[in-house]
Amino acid sequence: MAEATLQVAGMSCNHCKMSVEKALQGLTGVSTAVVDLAAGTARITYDAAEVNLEAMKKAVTDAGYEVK
Ligand SMILES: [Cu+2]
Repeated sequence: MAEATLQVAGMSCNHCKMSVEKALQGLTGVSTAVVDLAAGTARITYDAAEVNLEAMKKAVTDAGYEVK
């Protein structure tokens, strides 16, 4: 499993946290996605053979948030 941390802008409450986690976990190959609301980060463990950073960034963007 590979690990990545994305900086996500625009998350302000627990709903945002869940939206971003759900968007990431909906991707094939993403094992876990944990948002730290205070830090504005999403920590992801994933299978690099199935998903890449670009797809994860797109999922976050499509959910309405900005990846820095
Ligand atoms: Cu919110």
